[in-house]
Amino acid sequence: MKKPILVTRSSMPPLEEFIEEIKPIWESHWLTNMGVYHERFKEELNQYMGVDHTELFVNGHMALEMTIQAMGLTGEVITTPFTFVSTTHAIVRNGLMPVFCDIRPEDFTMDPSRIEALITERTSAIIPVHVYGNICDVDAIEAIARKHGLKVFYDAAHAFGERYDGKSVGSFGDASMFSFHATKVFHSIEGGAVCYHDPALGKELYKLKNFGILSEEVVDGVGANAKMNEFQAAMGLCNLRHLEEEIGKRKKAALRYQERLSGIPGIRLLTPSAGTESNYAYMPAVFDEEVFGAGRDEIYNRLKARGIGARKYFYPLTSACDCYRGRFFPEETPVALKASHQVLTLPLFAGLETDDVDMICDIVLNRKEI
Ligand code: T4K
Repeated sequence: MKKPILVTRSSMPPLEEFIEEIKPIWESHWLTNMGVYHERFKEELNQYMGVDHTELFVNGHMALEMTIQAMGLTGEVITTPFTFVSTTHAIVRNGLMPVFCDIRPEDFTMDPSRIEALITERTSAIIPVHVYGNICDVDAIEAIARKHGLKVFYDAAHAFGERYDGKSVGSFGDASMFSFHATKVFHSIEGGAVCYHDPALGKELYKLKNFGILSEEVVDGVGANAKMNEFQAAMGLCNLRHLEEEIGKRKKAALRYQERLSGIPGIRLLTPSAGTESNYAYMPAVFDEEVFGAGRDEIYNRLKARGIGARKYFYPLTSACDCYRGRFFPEETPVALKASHQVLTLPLFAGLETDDVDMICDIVLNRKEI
């Protein structure tokens, strides 16, 4: 059997390029605390994304937690249960109550038509997720937020590098969080960033990630430590140079999946919606057992038996996680609950060859010659 194929594989810049990039660190001995790489990375991200303000973090989760805190959110936050646990945990760890809104069946993002019914006098914000890089209905969500005086903070962990309706994904809402984890289309080993509009929010974010320290003698906030270090920033700078190439390779594999699997009764591939310049972050396939004859779990096991590590992103719903049992109720979001039982994210990364995609599709389709 060939070597296992996992759901993703971290992209690596050429080793020599990374070594060249980090050599000056040996001369400077400056490893962290907003060094030159940190500042350059921030500048280059602003330019790449076409935004004015970005703050960097040690990882995406801390960026989420600290932005929620910096925004001064209170009471209830409307969010989605169809996401990685980080989104819900960040709300709960801030002492807030997540109120789960159901998702749209077509792209699994928050369903704007269900938001208003969830708003109470305690609601302070909406935290939607551009899940799999599918951009939410930002116009509808932001119109509701404006009407009710709510903040909008997007969990854009999956959406780095995307544009929607010609606009940068970092420009929507009050702020957007990006994850630069090793498993993402673009990474800085671990890392995260928040794009925001209000400089006052930026000041709060900076204080929170750096103990509240503004200068040697001024500590103006009860902050923690969530700084990105210089090696992370150097990896980010290297990977940014290769991002377009990376996305191009992913697109090739994604289109091959579409050629092979779209039109098969009982299989639906979630493809980027119109108006989205996609980063091809994930390859979610939805299996309708009654029509296809095999359900998601059977396909997962079938692939696993052949060394293919597809993943059930996102099962269970965050509202169904053990730590939230008896506290949140997954049945309240039936579309999300059904999606969590039907979706399987198939392997997708830049090094995935057409032959690999074909082999995976043959196993999914149970072709006899495999
Ligand atoms: N919001 C959303 C919507 C998110 O999806 C995430 C993270 C966050 C917030 C929080 O952002 P971060 O704090 O993580 O920056 C992975 C990632 O760890 C996580 O970043 C990601 N979402 C989540 C969807 O997936 P696992 O537990 O599935 O990772 P793991 O270790 O099983 O890795 C998956 C595959 O990736 C492996 O089979 C092989 C490959 N891989 C993994 C690692 C760690 C590599 O090729 N290289 C590596 O270094 O969570």
